[in-house]
Amino acid sequence: MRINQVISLSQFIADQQSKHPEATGDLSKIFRDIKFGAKIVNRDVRKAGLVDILGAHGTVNVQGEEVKKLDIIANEEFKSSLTLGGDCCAIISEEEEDIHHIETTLNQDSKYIIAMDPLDGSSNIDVNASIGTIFSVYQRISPVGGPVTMEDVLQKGSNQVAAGYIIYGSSTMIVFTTGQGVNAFTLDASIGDFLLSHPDIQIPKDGTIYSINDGNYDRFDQGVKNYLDYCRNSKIKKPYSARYIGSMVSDFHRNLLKGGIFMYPSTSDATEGKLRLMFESNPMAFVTEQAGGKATTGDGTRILDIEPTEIHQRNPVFMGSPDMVDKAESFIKVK
Ligand code: P6P
Repeated sequence: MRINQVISLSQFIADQQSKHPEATGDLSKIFRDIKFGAKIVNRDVRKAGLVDILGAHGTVNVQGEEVKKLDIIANEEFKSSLTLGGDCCAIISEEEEDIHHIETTLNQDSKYIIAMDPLDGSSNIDVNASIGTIFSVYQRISPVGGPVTMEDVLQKGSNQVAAGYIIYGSSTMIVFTTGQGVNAFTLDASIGDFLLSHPDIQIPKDGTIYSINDGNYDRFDQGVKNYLDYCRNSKIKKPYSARYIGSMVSDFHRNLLKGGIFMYPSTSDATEGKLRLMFESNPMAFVTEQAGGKATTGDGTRILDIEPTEIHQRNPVFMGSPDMVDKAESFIKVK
C-alpha cells in the first residue's frame, strides 16, 4: 500500500524510465523542463488580467496573425527552460520562422528536438477563455554534436518520441503520451507539482459532440457541408451538440474525455486548412491515436503519415472518436 496514493509527474516519468533499462534519462529531463516552463507560463496566464501583458504585441507572427504579448512570453519561457535544462538541441516554434538552434556547451550533445505551439488559442487570452501549449518531442536524425538540419526537424508525426499539451483552464493540466497510452496530470498549486488525475485516458469510440468553426460553412467542400447537415439534424437517433471554443487545446481536451470530433477542414480560401502540421496536428494526432481515437485529413490520410516539407505547413484536420471520424469521412468521400 503506497503511503501516498497520489503519483506526481516526476514520479510517473521515473517509473516509466525504469521500465526501459536502455533509457539514458534525457527524455525524463525534457519533461522536467516542459513541466517547469508550464508552471511559469501558468503563473503568467493566471495574472495576465492584472499585469500589462495582454493585448496585441503589435507584431504579427509568421502566420500573419496578430501576436499577443503572452505568446511571446510563453515562447521565451519554454525556450529558456529547455535551453537551461541542457537536453534539447533545437526548437521549432509556431512563433518563429526558422529553426532555433541551441548551441550552448551544455546542449551540444543533446539528441532531442522540440516542436511547440507555446500558446495556442491566443485570441482567447484577453477574454479569459482557456488556452494551451502544445508540444512534440523528436530524436535528431543527424549525428549528435553536429549542426541540426532541416531533416532533423521535418520528421513525420509517427516519429514522435512524445507529445502532449498543457491546458490553462479551470485547472492547469499536462496531458501527454510517450507511446504508452495517454495520462493527464493536474497542477496542485499548494505543492507546486502536477499529480496524476486521469490515468490511461481512452477516448469514447463514438460521441455526439462536433467541433468546427461553422462560420466557414459556405467555404467548405460539399462533402463537409453534407456531414454538418447530418450533425445538425435533430431527428437522428442520438442528436449531436455543437461545441467550439476556438482554442484547439480546449476543444480537443473536452472531446478526448467526453467523445467527439474536432474538425478544421480546408476551405475555398485556405486550401490546406489553418492548423499547422508540426505544432498542432501531429502532437494532437499522436495523443488521439494513443487514446484509441483517429486523426486524418478527412480523406483517409493518417496525419501521422504526412511527410513534412515546410516548418509551418498546414493540413486539414479531422480527429477524435474513431466512429465519428469514420462517419465524417463517409460523407466527405461521397462528392
Ligand atoms: P478559427 C487558435 O488560433 C487556433 O490555431 C486553434 O487553437 C483553434 O482551434 C483555431 O485556431 C481557431 O481558428 O478560424 O476558428 O478562429
